[in-house]
Amino acid sequence: QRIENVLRHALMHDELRLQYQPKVDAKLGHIVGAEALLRLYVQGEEMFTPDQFIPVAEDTGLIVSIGTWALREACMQARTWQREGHPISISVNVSPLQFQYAGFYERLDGILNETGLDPSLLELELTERTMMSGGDGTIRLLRRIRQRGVRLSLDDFGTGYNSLSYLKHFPVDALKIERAFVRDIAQDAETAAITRAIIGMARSLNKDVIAEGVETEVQSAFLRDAGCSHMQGFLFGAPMPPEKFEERLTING
Ligand code: G
Ligand code: G
Ligand code: MN
Ligand code: NA
Repeated sequence: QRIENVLRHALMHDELRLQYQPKVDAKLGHIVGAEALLRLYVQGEEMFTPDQFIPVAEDTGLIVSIGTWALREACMQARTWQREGHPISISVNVSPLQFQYAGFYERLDGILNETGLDPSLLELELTERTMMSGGDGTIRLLRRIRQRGVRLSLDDFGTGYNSLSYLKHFPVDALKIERAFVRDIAQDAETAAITRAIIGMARSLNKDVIAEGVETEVQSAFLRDAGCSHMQGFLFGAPMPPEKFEERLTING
């Protein structure tokens, strides 16, 4: 109830912000993209984490407006960076309710037209849960989005029920290996073997593989050798405000 009111207030009074986490090329180490992550500020203070407010936003339906805001904001930011000579890609998380909501494609198309962002610089991150929420039309919708030139990634791969068969079933460009896998690869031989197999198979299907939550050089070296194409994690940078991210871009070369 309290969070719901705070969210409504935030939407009307411009208190939502996006932070950006670097996505780096696994071989070369430089920034090639950013994941946009929502933050909620109340009088300048961050009062609730996304893990607290996103479920509330989903339950109340507010995620449709909030998600649309985030998508537009991220596209405008990416367009600005592109104009400034940094054509990095931007990844935006999409919630189940937002995705299944009638008119998702039209909104997306509208935002691309409005912002003038090259669609190939936009990537939508969908979890298996999101893809399952779309009903019969899901595959068609995914294809349509891809035909518009937007990239799709399967987020949090490794959780829930998702399995390698999804990679064949859903037309996605990339999969993101969830943090829990990455955390255990250096300690647990089974996790290491499974992760290596996932990366190998995804690469043979021509998908990019992004490892999330990379915190150590040991993890990074393992993942690079296993064939990961991209990495995200505190080793390369935590989510940061756009001004900070811009500083990183200017020294990125
Ligand atoms: O930002 P943080 O690292 O704490 O993210 C926590 C969770 O909140 C992530 O799993 C992410 O999927 C989700 N999240 C962050 N920003 C957004 C957003 O803009 N839309 C949706 N749907 N989820 C988001
Ligand atoms: O589910 P999703 O991947 O969209 O959420 C990303 C979340 O993971 C964000 O909350 C972000 O702050 C967090 N995160 C990003 N990199 C790391 C990391 O290296 N370690 C840990 N523990 N969390 C991370
Ligand atoms: Mn994500
Ligand atoms: Na994720």
